[in-house]
Amino acid sequence: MAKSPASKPSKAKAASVSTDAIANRERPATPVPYKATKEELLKFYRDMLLIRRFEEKAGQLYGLGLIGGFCHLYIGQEAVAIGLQSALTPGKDSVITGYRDHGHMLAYGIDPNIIMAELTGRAAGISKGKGGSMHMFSTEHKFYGGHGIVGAQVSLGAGLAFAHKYNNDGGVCLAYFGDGAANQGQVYESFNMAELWKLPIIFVIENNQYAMGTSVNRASAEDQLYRRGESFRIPGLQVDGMDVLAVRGAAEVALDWVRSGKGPILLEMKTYRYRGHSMSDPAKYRSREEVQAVREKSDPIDGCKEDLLKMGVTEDELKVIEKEIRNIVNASAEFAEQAPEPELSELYTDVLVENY
Ligand SMILES: Cc1ncc(C[n+]2csc(CCOP(=O)(O)OP(=O)(O)O)c2C)c(N)n1
Ligand SMILES: [Mg+2]
Repeated sequence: MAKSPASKPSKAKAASVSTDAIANRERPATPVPYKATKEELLKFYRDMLLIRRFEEKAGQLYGLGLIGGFCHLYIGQEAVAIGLQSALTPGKDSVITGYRDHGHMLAYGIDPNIIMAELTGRAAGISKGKGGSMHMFSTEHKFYGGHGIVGAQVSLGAGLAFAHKYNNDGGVCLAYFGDGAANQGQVYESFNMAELWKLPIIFVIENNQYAMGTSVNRASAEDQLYRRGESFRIPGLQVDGMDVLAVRGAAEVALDWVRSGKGPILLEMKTYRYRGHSMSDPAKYRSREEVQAVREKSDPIDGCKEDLLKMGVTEDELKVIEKEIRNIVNASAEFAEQAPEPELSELYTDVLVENY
């Protein structure tokens, strides 16, 4: 069909303007793996191992009936929380996540005893034993949960970032969400506001390949999730989330970007969960071989161990760390089994009855 001469120039002009604008847009630097000292790498190893052993113990306590309700384990994804949060300042930068939250709390240096006690519903738990696995919170550390509503933490995270900017406190918010949550509508409303107001927030998609029993390819039209911010002008980076040094390297780039006032950035962490979605998931949607293949090829803790051995750390030194971690985790389980349950009167506290 013949085009009217009048429509041609304006169409061509509009196209060239937007192409140039995209081409000229500033992009974050390409991340490189973090060059850790031996001491730093030992700490990453230790911290990832703490999450792994803590989660294994939580799984056991759940099996024994000592933990009730839901319980979502983070095993396999340890490098994400450690790589990112090792670059943050607890108490200054805020962190928010979904219900798979134990690892993020440990990564922020929160006492394993009070996390485990929350899992067993004891008064000494971080939410006084009334939140459980999915609802842990520590304003002191600026750890804002622990949320059961898929995607809600993204909007709340944008609010936390707004508060950082409004109060000019120099903090950055790290908002984690899953590949499934990435399809939630409120995520995109939050992206829009965050970029519009140049909020200091790092959006982190923990792409562990599954949302409950649904694989990312079955649920996502655009499965390259790091591109999900593009239409809001939020740059995205795809990162090997099974490699703690790659994750920390990406954290450095993301923090530079956000701290220099350029607004939000999106990190897609390619990772994998070894256990079922929650403790009650028999994981029939994937084969054991699939899980085994990831464990053998890209386990974050084994990978870190190999790097340490190459740096000259000995197997014996690593065994000492392993033992120390087992002791910490066993002590947390003992504490969580013996600590008293909340008083009955606690049923009536921390309940909103006033008008706000
Ligand atoms: C708004 C809302 N819809 C549905 C659910 C049920 N649900 C709980 S977890 C989940 C899957 C989320 O998967 P993903 O975001 O990939 O996180 P992952 O569990 O893999 O960490 C769903 C659908 C929910 N809790 N909230
Ligand atoms: Mg997922």
